[in-house]
Amino acid sequence: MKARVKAIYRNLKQPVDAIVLSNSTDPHIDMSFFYATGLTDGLFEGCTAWLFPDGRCEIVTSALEEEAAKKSGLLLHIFRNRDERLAAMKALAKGVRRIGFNASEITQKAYAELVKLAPRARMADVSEAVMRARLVKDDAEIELIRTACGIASRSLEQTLPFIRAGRTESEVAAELVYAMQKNGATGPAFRTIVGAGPNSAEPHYTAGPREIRRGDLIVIDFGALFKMYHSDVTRTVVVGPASPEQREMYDTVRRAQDAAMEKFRPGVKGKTVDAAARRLIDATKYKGRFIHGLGHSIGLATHDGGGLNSVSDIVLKPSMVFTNEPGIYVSGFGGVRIEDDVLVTRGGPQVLSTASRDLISVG
Ligand SMILES: [Mn+2]
Repeated sequence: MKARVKAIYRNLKQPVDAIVLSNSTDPHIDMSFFYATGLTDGLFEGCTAWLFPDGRCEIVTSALEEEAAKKSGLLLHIFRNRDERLAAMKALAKGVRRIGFNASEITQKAYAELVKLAPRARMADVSEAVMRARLVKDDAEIELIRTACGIASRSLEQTLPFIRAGRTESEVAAELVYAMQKNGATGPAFRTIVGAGPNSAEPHYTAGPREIRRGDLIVIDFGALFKMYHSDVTRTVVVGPASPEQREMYDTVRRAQDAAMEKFRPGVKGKTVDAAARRLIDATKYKGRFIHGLGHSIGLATHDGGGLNSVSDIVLKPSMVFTNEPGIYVSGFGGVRIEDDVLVTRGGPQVLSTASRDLISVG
């Protein structure tokens, strides 16, 4: 994982002598800890990763996580209690004049503790460098995301026959999550969204007791977690034959997604990718109904750093992975969203999520 540590250092604006990635109690876990150490399981509450400019990484780990930590092959400092943890950290901080920390993830409590351990060191927020490094995936990360995408795509296809009038949104969500885990997922990447009928017009609805009815549009937004890497896919299906209005909404979103897809190339700015889809939708009667950004980076988190939206200055680079997820939402009627996970390559966009993008009629 030397290359990942060096990638963080390469992205720094001002030099530091050490970077500390600090976990508190779940859910206050910095996924950058897993990026830097290469570990893909364990929880590592209260543990820290210490990164040095030569690419070295050492882990201060609880005895509880020792077996998991060994898989990293990195130097371990094992603690059994708070005093041993602080002593190990103090030893690592010795002689370090400038300490980098990830302000996006460290808790105020852990930060205060760190300052106390090294009272003479200057503290520097390196969150920007950590984020920039994580945006560009290495081959191992791409393979894990590809697997997570494959599991999600296959699981949706297996779940489609289950979806019909009379089932509840919750039942569909449960069936999909069950399929993902049976297909090898570590778990769901996030709370599964199954929004039927008017609920489909609410982008971040989850899933509830509503019974699916004939004529409903159903937005299904879901993802598989595979060894800590996320996929994030959305498909919209219709129960029974689609009405002309539903078909028009769907085709508009699909054309918007295609227009954006063309822009997933190295050197293009995030806002340019977003604009391609937005311009298309805003030129139709659905103007103003695309009410969120086009997409976001995925990786160790579902929202892994940079967003693709109307103000995004991110410049796309090879080996970045983003979602491409335009949508149209009409209150009281329903919504359509189509979301795929896209790997940026020199040769153009590579779509990692393989489920069919056609409007599927179920039930
Ligand atoms: Mn998404």
